[in-house]
Formats: sequence, C-alpha cells, structure tokens
Amino acid sequence: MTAPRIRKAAIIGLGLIGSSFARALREQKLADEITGSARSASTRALAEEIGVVDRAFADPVDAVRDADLVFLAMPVQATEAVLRAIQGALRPDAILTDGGSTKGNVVAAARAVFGTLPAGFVPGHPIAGSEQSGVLAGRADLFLRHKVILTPVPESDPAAVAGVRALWEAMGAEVLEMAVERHDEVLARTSHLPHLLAFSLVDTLARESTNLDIFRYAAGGFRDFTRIAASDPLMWHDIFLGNKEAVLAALAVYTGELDFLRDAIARNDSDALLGIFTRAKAARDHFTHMLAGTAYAKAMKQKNIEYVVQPGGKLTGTLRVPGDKSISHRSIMLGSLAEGVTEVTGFLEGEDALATLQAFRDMGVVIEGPQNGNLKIHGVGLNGLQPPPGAIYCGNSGTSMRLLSGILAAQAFDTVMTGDPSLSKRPMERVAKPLRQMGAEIQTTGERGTPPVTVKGGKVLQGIRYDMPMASAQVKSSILLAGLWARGETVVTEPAPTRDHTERMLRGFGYEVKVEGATVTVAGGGKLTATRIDVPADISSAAFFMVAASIAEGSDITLQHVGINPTRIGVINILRAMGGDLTLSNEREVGGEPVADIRIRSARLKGIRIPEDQVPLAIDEFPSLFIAAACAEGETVLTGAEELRVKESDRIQVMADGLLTLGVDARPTPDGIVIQGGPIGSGRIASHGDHRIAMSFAIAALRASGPIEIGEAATVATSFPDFPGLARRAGLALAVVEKD
Ligand code: SPQ
Repeated sequence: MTAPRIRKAAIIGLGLIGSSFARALREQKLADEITGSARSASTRALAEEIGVVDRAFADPVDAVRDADLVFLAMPVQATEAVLRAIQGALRPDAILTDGGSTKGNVVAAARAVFGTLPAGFVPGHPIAGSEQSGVLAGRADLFLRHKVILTPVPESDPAAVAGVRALWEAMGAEVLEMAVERHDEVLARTSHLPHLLAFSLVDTLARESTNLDIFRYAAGGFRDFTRIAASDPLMWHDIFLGNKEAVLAALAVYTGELDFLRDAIARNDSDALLGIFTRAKAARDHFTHMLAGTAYAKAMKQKNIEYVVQPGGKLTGTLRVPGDKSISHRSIMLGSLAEGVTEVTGFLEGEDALATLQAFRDMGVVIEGPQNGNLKIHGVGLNGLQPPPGAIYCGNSGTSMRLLSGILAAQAFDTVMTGDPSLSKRPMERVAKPLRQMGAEIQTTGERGTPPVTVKGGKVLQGIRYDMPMASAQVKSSILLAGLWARGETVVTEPAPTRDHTERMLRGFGYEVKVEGATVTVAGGGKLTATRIDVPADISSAAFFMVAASIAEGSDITLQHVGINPTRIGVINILRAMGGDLTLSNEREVGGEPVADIRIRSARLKGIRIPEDQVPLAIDEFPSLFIAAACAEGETVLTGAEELRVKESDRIQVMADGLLTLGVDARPTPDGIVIQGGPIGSGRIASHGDHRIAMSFAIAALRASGPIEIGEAATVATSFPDFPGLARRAGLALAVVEKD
C-alpha cells in the first residue's frame, strides 16, 4: 500500500522521536502541513525556526485541530492527560498513533479516556533512538532500516493499521505487528532490562568514594556496557513505571541468574562459568551476524547470494578444503555424550555442523569454540542432556535432524526439531519408523512424513534387528545412536556399504561396536569416554576440485589431508574409471580415519556406465560428477541412485535442468541420468538452494563458452563456508554477488 496522503499531521512532543517523525514526514513529502506541540517555549521556537514543524503550540488542542494524523511522542506517563485534553478536538476519522516504548499503559490510558477506543487508534513503537534527546537531536533517517512494532487493538480499523504501516514503511522502517502484552514482555527483556542495568551500574560506581579513579581507569568494557545510561532520565522513568509488571518479571529471572553466576564464581565452578559465557558468546555472535546480515544459521540463508563465474581457467597449487561435515557432526554428538572433555581440531565451521553444535548447547552442553576449527566439548555423559529451551533448529541439515532423532528418542524430555524450507521437504519417516519399533514415540508431519519432528521423552527403548530398506548412513547412525540407551542389542544390516564414521568414532570413544559384513551391532548401557578428534578435510568438498582439475586443461593441483575412508572414495574410483589422473600420497591414519594428499592433473575423460556398487560411496559427489560426465567424451549412465531425489533438492532433476540450460544433453531417469559429453554453453542456473548444485555449476564454467550465473548460492555456507575464496585461489574466476 502506498502511504496515505496526510493533509495535516500533528505531533505531540517534539523530542528525538517526535521531531524525527516530523522530519521524515517532511522529507518523504507525506504531509502537506505539520503542526507540533511542546511544553517548552524554546523547543517550540527552535522547531519552527529550523522548519521541523510549520507551527508549534503550547496547547496540544491547538495542534490537533483538523489534523488527519496525530502522533503522540511525549513521555508515555503523560498519555492519559494529553488524550483527555485533545479528546474533544480530535477529528472522528483521524488516525491516532504513538511512538511510546511501552504499550500496555498507553492502551490503558486511552481506554480510561475514550472507553471504546477510536477506530483510528493504532499504538506503535519505533525501535530506534539514541542517547541524545531534544528537538535538535532528531533526524529524518532515524527510522531507516529500523523496526517499528505496531500493536493494534481489537477496535483498530484495518485500514488505519495499513495506513500507519505504510507511513512507517515510507520512512524506510520495517514494520512488525504484535499483541500489546507480548510487546511489553519482549521489550522488558531486550531494552528495558539492559537500560536498568546500565543506569544502576553507573550510579553504583559513581556513588563510590573512589569514583574518580574508577572512571579514570574505566576502559572499553565500561564504555560499551554503559553507553545507554546517558539516555533521557524522564523518558526511562516513565518506561519503568509504565511497564512495571513485565520489567519486574524480567528482573526476577535476571537476578536469579546473577545469583547463580555469583555462586559459581564463589565455588570455582569452571563448567558453570564456561557454560554461561560460551552460550552467551554464541548467542551474541549470532546476533552480530544477524545484524550484519552476513552468516550463521538462519541469517545466512535469508541472504540472496549469486555466483557469477567467468569461463575458462585452470587449477594449480596446493590447498586444504575444510573439515569433513559428517565427522564434524558426529564429533559434537559423541563429544557431548561422553564423559570428560573432548578436543576437536579441523572442525567444519559450516552452518550444518554449527546447527548440531547449537542443538547441544541448547541442551546444556558446554562447548568452547569453534575457533579456527578447534573445539573443546565438556561432555555431560549419556544421561546428562537437559531439555532445550525451545524447538531445535536444524537449518538445512538432514544429518543433524536424522541423527538427533535417535539421540532424542532416548531422552527424558520432549523435543521438537524444525528446519529450513529445503529440510522441511525431506523424508523423516525413514528414521522415525525403526525408532518407533524400538519403543520411541516420534511424530513427523504431513502425508510425506517431513519435519517438524516431535519426539516424546521418557520412553524406554528396546534393541531391534533392522534390515535397512535403503543404503543410508543417516538411518544406520540414528538407530545405532538410539541403541546406546536401548535394552539389549541393536543390530542394523545395510543393503550396501555406507559411510561408517559413526561406528569408527564410537570405537574411538571406547564404545564396543561389532561389524560383521553388512551388519553392525551395539549393546546399550555402555559409556563414552572423551577423546581427541582430528577431522580430515572433507572428500565431498575436495570432489569439486578433483573434477575441476580433471576437466580444466593444464591443471595440476594437490589437495591435502583429505579423508579417504573406503566408504567415501566413490568419487576417486569413478573419476579414475573415466580416465582421471589422480594420485594419492602420504597415506596415514588420524583418529581412526584414513587420510591422504591427492594430486589431480587434467585428463581426457571418457563417459562410462557407473557401477551401482559405487553409488553409496559417492552419493554426495554426483552433482560434480555429472559435470565431469558433461565434459567427457561419449555417454555416461548412472543407475541405482534414486536416493539423489531426496537430498537438499532433487539432485537428478535439478542437475539435468541446469545441464540442459547449458546445452548439454542430459536425460533424467527414475533412478539416475544419462549424459552425453559435449560443449558447455553459458546461462543462468537455478541451484534450488542446494549447496552442491551451486558449487558444481561453478566449476562447470571452466569449460563453458560464456559466463555461468548461479542463483541461491548462500547455502554453500552449510558445507563449504569459504568455497568462493578457495576456488578463486585455485584458479576459478568466481564473483559473489549479493542481491537485496
Ligand atoms: O546432512 P544432509 O543435509 O543430508 O547432507 C548431505 C550432503 O550432501 O551434504 C545429503 F544431502 O549428506 C549426507 C549424505 O548424503 C550426509 C550423511 C551423513 O553424514 O551420515 C549421509 C548421507 O545421507 P544418507 O541419506 O545417504 O544417509
């Protein structure tokens, strides 16, 4: 909706908020005439002199006469008196709104005056301000990119609400709606409590006899924490009295936490202190990223990032791709459930693994880091997890949700797991079904059994024998993890070998795991003992550079410390079968996982029929292997890979669509694809927010005839946070474009 045309706007109170509102109205040409009212004669004179208002009056009645918009911007305690005064002069169809920081008392004051509230009454609160006050402090851009919360009452006319919303939006604000009570609770915690603490700390220190010294030596911490103690005292006096109930409730919670912190210091309780500080740091970092709109979980994916990759280039040099995603997830899970402190190096700081990390922090586990891939996990033992404060958000990560399902099924408390739009479409019954057979109570959503997943706590699990209908490491791991708490033995048989990181890592934590052919057995009732984990570089991330170096003529690249677990090396086997030139050196074992350096030189690839036994061993690498197939001579045929259709996207269809866009003959089949190698054109690819699709088409540009643009590439941060940087260093001409 476009903002309503205001003939006359009246602003009561010409301080920071009122005068900024007037300036913004003027700058955006939203009102023909602006009147104002202020108690102080000098404010009125200044407001007229600098043109904030056309006319300023001492009596608000004179200001509001004939106005079609009235904005209350005086201290909230004055609301009732002002409304009583202007009641008779208000036009019946006027929009009446305000900028008060508390809403319950503003609405109560209006009810006391009007009885039934006028239809034009739309309470609001711009979350913008400054420690400066007064008419001169106002700025036309004060509300730009700030939030404004509207709290319509039942009597508010929807047209008036829409009009107020449109006005704020025209001033550049982002408008939200909330119930009055909710607004006051939220603000009590996020704004009023911090102001109270800042006022109180500064006052406490100022009254101490040594205050001069204290202020002389006060450093950045004091300055940062207490900046808001310079805010307008009268305004804050009114806010605390106006929002008394919610402020007292927030203060009660906070003083309880402060007492706990004091006691933790008194009893030298390092775990308690680290727990509070690491959780707080993570939350604050998350908030910083949200504000900057740059990274971390939800925030990153909401950004619209595109890749534009120029054609040509070759790859040279030595590089190490980030840590293995599957192993990183499992290091958090088992480290949290172990007894003692587990140290992890090489941890992947990608959004998927960070979602798992956050889940365990939410369940009370103290995790220090991550810092440059280093973590210290203070394990709580198999029975030490605490109920999370709300739903566990798994972001884009199937591994988090499916493996957590097994762990949560055995806990004493209820949980709900949610995910982003991509994860919300993925099947979860594949883990829910066997977990139910073990005695778990677990619910998926909708006919297709997708997230959210609800897990009821307090169930006793029983070991089962389970023949998996599909080759899935996530299903296997979920059942095995539940088996740690189950009575008796849990026996899982897989139709084809899948990644065995869970089994290897359980052993690393001292838990007995029997593997006989395709069957894995664990018995419940054991314990995990903390250990050290060195996460190898992720072969799934390395795969993009393996394919890239193979297809780009003149390339010679070495990838260091890559995990070459036999259940993951399908990409090496398939590329070699296509004629790829890959050599492994420096083979060694770190923490139960084999690693090697891999040198890749460009080669003339040829199309092949991919052996089905390689499919589970290369399951995540097919998007990049399809690019290799497009660059190969002849036909490549993939079968037995229907699982690709239920990944972050339908990877068969989405890759086929992208290849066709680039002029490559790619024919999807129900369980695979047929690709004829040939020239690659240029074009715009929809990645459907699938990280591996985005990275695959980025490397396709090495052989393209023109630039390739790839949409929705922000999710690359889920598995490979610095892909663009590393790709550029290796030789790709990749630019990241941020869209609004
Ligand atoms: O975690 P998520 O979203 O399922 O990630 C993917 C990926 O491409 O990064 C799958 F889309 O990897 C899975 C993999 O495909 C990770 C994984 C694991 O760590 O156990 C196992 C595989 O999934 P599945 O369904 O075959 O068990």
